[in-house]
Amino acid sequence: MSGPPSPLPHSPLATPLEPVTAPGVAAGAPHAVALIERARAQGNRVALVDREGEVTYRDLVQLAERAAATLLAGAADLAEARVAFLVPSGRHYVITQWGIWLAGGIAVPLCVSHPRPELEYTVTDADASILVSHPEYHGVVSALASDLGRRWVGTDRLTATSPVPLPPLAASRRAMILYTSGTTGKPKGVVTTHRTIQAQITALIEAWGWTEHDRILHVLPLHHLHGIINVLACSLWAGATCEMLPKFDPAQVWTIFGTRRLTLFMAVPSIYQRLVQFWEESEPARQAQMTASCSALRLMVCGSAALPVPVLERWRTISGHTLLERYGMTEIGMGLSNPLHGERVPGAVGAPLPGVQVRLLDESGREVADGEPGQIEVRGDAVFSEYWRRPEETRRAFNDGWFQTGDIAVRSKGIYRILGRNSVDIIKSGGYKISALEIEQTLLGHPDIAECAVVGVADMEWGERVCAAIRWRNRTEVPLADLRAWTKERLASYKVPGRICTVDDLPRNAMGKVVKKEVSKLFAPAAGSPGAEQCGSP
Ligand code: MCA
Ligand code: AMP
Repeated sequence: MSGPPSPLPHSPLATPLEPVTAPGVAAGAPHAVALIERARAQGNRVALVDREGEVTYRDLVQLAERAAATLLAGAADLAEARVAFLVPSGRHYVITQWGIWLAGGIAVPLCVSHPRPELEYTVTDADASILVSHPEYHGVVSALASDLGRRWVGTDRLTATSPVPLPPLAASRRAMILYTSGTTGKPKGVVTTHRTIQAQITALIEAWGWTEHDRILHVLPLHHLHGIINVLACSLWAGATCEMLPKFDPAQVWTIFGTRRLTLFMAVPSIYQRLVQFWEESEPARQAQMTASCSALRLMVCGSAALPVPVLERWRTISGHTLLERYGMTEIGMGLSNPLHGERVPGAVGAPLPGVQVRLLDESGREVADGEPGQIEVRGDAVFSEYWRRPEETRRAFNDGWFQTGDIAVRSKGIYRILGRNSVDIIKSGGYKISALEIEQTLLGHPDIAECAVVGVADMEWGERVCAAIRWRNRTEVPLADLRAWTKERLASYKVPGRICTVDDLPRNAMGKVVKKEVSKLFAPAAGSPGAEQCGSP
């Protein structure tokens, strides 16, 4: 177990900052980044706590203005230029994100654990003209920028001090592109405007009762909506304090629960599962301390994947909290939520959030009656505007103005339960949405793989686990560890198959199409069967 967190120095800044925006032009002028305008009004309240210490709202805004001035480099407006940034969780992430917004650009967060091919895909697909990196990632990002001919700026250089006017921004301006996996292979860019982001934030502020007295611990990745909006942006909107950890670590989280006055915690089911496991492996005296430390929190939220009822129940026993489960998606923000006050139904995701309209449609396009399954469709200001430069996919995603989520649910007395998805090619593992097709396409690039089929198999720790059935070329079987190492050079580690199964032929239907349900059965725990013997597990 790690020791107690190091003490927090108060002001991280050697000298007080002076505004860099030209007087009367932009600082405090009305523009669309309401989040930053609200932060401006918070003055010396502590906005963030990270590895370097505390940062006030006042300093955060001024540092973001400096970043904006640097990114503008003499231009009047970035005019929706895409700025991709690889910055770990902490102040530099927020300074960069806000700097991009203040300069009029579109923020494209990159994932700190992605290998170069994934980073390159995102930068190229978004057509980012500027790349920003934290010094920890200067090597990979400067090489990428040089190879692709893009401008590269380090976060350590986002410090321009000469006064510049910042552009006026309309709420309809594009603000962010988040990459999400779909049924069509490579991830697509989900575009949101400043107005969309504001709607996503305010729905949660109202539903979950955020105030400036809140203090939240942030352990999630910052290239996905859960960490970006639900935790970070909501905290900063409310004038609360967000303590940011660069990576989830159960020992550290339990220590922080015991030593800081947190009021909120939000995570994916796999994280709660890990916290349960850590508690269960601790000595009884330590368990009692850990349990007591949860009593200061007012709310614990879970989402991004189905929360298994046994995990909810175990967490209730350990922490005294009934997790508030909610349902969301990169394209819609949060859609459904159990209540802050009132009964939280295990296995259900509650009712529509403020400003969100939800309906369930059957396959013939008719709204279903209570108790009948239907696809969730969502409408409202929090819904994204488009898939970046994919007009046809955007058109297909909407049904008369309603976004078709692909998730199947039933409703009873206004409460929704998620039943599953309408595509077997979407896998949810560790809270990450993963495309089976993308992994298949990558694996087919391996010289020894003739054919493969990737499926998500139910798993207590990860929700689903990525598994691959493989027909080897010339029967040249590659050990699982070697295949994982090869795949990790090309894909994020959470997309790398955890189990593989050698097949002579993939199961196919009469039309010759691979039957994924049959592929999943290859990974069913059937002790003693020769099929199970062939399947490797790490
Ligand atoms: C990592 N590993 C995995 C997975 N992830 N194995 C199987 N399945 C996985 N999903 C393996 C790695 O390959 C590695 O193996 C080992 O576990 C440790 O990897 P590491 O990356 O260090 O894992 P971790 O840090 O322990 O990550 C676990 C985690 C993480 C903290 C649960 O997955 C996480 O932060 N998940 C949150 C994702 C999230 O924010 N989703 C929100 C999307 P080896 O040792 O062999 O190398 S937004 C969304 O869904 C909507 C909007 C919504 O509703 O919120
Ligand atoms: P993402 O594309 O990463 O935003 O993932 C969104 C998907 O996560 C949704 O379409 C659902 O399939 C899934 N999801 C999110 N929250 C829940 C939940 N509480 N229960 C079940 N599935 C969920």
